[in-house]
Order: sequence, then structure tokens, then C-alpha cells
Amino acid sequence: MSATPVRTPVGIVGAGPAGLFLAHLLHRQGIESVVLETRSREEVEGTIRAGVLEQWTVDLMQDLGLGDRMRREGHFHRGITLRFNGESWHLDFEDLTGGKRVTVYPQHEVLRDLIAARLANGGEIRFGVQDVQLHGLTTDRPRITYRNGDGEPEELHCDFIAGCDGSQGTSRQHVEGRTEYQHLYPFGWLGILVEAPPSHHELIYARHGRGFALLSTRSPDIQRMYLQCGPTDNAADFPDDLIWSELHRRLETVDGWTLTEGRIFQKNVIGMRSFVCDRMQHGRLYIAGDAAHIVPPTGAKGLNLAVADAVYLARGLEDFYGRGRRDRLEQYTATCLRRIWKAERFSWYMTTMLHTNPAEDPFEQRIHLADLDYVVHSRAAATALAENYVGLPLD
Ligand code: RFL
Ligand code: PHB
Repeated sequence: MSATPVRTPVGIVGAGPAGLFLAHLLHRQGIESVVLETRSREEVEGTIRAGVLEQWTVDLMQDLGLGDRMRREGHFHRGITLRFNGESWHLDFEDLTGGKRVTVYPQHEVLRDLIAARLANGGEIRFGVQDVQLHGLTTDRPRITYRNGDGEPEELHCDFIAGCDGSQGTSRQHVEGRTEYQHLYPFGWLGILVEAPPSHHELIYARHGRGFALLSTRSPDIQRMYLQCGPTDNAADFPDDLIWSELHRRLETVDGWTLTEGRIFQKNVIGMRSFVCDRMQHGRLYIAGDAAHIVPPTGAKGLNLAVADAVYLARGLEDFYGRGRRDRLEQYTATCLRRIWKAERFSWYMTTMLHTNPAEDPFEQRIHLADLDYVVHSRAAATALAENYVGLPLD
């Protein structure tokens, strides 16, 4: 027998960036919610992921009063470096975009801040739940059933349900009439975490005949680096000395610059795909973030795109509760998709331009080199890259 159902205006499935930002945005407008999360708080806060935050995401965190630690501990980058053909080029985003920068503040730190602040302002996040099931989505009283952390059945009665359960979640399966678009890439990334000081003050993206490499950072003591590898390669098959020799070859293409080595304490392989679900709502269910779309990591868009969906959904719900208007909710999918397809395009463009694709012929390889050459020599092309990287304005 299930305990007495709890009522909440908005039931949010998933405590990732989409779900937690949504909970904060709604709370700011006086709309309460309950977040259900299958993982424990420790797991959510301990999953180390990148955090290249677009300027407006940073501004939003500040507006929500969530920016204090990010301001102190985040790293502000005014641009990126592109390396190819043995040359290195700096793109100065601040100059190209009229003052916008990117902030490197890892995703798990963002989540830690959002969780702490939400619990402090009276919000409910139920961690460690199981068997989450959605019911009555085309009625005015949708419900979520689940088992709490002790395995007991519980029920949440809502006005709306937000499916923010990521790429492996099930909420997307409830969206009837959807079409799914997918593009697979014939390569992946071998990522490593290294105990070392930074080798450079900004990110370096390198295209090399032997494959792509990226130099990134997590903190002053921990660095993140990636090497292009096969899509199904196993991280354990890459000994440390092979990783370092490949990173040196692909990144040290410029005289006088050297990569600082350190102890590698984590290796993993990340697959690369682009995915879009072209309907993001069904009845009273709205899906947001990775539940609806995936981008390859080359454009650093995943987290920011999830937050943008949360902003659009919060606006729709604010109009519904504040003014009794449904038009923004009805337009939710269309509004999100305009931004999503542009982020998909940019992520695909960065990925194809910077990787060596074994399936491409020499003509196509030279086209990508011409693209890079164009970007670093034309202010117009550099500006287009910069304005996408720092984040297009929200509609
Ligand atoms: P998330 O972050 O996956 O959060 C979804 C949450 O839902 C929970 N969940 C459920 N909860 C309740 N009931 C269920 N039935 C549930 N099923 C799942 C999950 O436990 C999880 O906590 O999705 P969200 O909020 O849409 O946010 C999306 C971003 O997290 C994602 O786009 C980025 O992390 C993508 N991403 C990267 N983005 C970047 O911008 N730069 C990167 O370098 C970068 N690297 C990455 C990444 C994603 C990765 N994975 C594993 C998907 C590297 C990796 C490995
Ligand atoms: C990362 O730091 O993990 C990172 C940075 C930029 C990207 C992708 C990943 O484009």
C-alpha cells in the first residue's frame, strides 16, 4: 500500500542541471516542486564532469543568488586556442563578442551549489528513489509513483511533470508522435584526469594528422585532457606512456610550448553522438536537457543547453500560474528546438572540423583544414565561432 500521496505543482524527475535549475527558477516565482532522483546525493555530487559555462548561464546563476563560490573558484577564460598544421592561434572571445567570456567551473560544483541552496530554501529533493513511473499525462492530474530510499511505495500528485532524467532516462518514451534524429561519429574521446599544474591558462583544441587532442582543466591541481580514439576503445588498453606520447605529439606542435605531465588517476572513453527528439511535450509532461537532445562534447554545449530548456519551461509555467496563459507552454517545443538545432549545428561543426575522420577522403580532410584556416584569418568567421561558443542569446 502506498503512503498518502503528496501534492506538488511540479514533479521534476532528475536532479541534473535541467531539473535543479528548473526547481530554482520556479521557486523564485513562488512555484513549488519536488525533485526525484535515482542516485544518492553523494553520487550526483561526485560525478566529475566538465563545466564550460556560457556567459548567460553564469549571469543566471548570479541572478538566482547561486554564484558566490563560482565567482571565487571558477576560471574565467577570454578565449580558446586552436592548433593545426604546426601553428597556434588564439581566438579572443572577449574582443570578438563585445566582452563575453566563458567560465570554467565543473558541473559537479554547479550541482553541489544548486543542491545546497535548494535544500536551504526549503526545497525537496528525494535522492535514491527507484521504479519511477509516470501516469495520467493527458489528464489535469498527472501522477508519479516510485519507491523511496527504503523501498517503500510513494506517490506524487502534480499539475505538471518535468522529465529531466538525462539521456538514459525513460520520460522521453512517453512523448507520443516524436521523431528522433541521430548522427554517430566514427571516433570517441579517451579522457584522463591528471594531478598536475595547468600547462596553459586557457583551453587548447588541436587538429593533428594522428587525431584530435584537447587540453582542459578542472582546478589548479587537476587537469583534464582528451585524445581522439576509436568509438569502442577500452580505456584500460591505453598505457600511460602511450597517452603521454600521443598528447605530446598532438599538442606540442608549437616551438617553446610544453605539456606538463603528472599522475593519471582516471581514464575513460566517451562516445560521440548527436541526437534530437523533435517533440518535447506530451499532455502535462515536458522533457528537458539530455532527455531530449545530446551533443558531442567538442562545443561544450550540453550543460548550457539543458539549462536553456529549464529557462523556457519555467517561463511557460510562470505564465500558466501567474496569468492563466498557456501559449508559452504550447510553444515550449518550438522555442527550445530553435536553440537546440543551432547548438547541434555548432557542436557538429566543431567536431567535424577538429577530428581526423578515417572514413573521410583526402579532399574532405583538406576542406576542414581550410575551414580552420578561414576561422583564424577572418574576423567574421572567428566572430561566428566565438558567439556560438560563449552562447547565443536566449530568445
Ligand atoms: P543529467 O545531468 O544526465 O541528469 C539527469 C539526472 O536524472 C537522473 N535520472 C533519474 N531520476 C529519477 N528517475 C529516473 N527514472 C531517472 N533516470 C535518470 C540521473 O541520475 C541524473 O542525475 O541530465 P541534464 O540535467 O539534462 O543535464 C545534461 C548535462 O548533464 C549534460 O549535457 C552534460 O553533462 C554533457 N556532458 C558534457 N557537457 C558539457 O557541456 N561539457 C562536457 O565536457 C561534457 N562532458 C557530458 C560530458 C556528459 C557525459 N555523460 C555521461 C552523459 C561527459 C560525459 C561522460
Ligand atoms: C572538459 O573540460 O572536459 C571539456 C572542455 C571543453 C570541451 C569538452 C570538454 O569542449
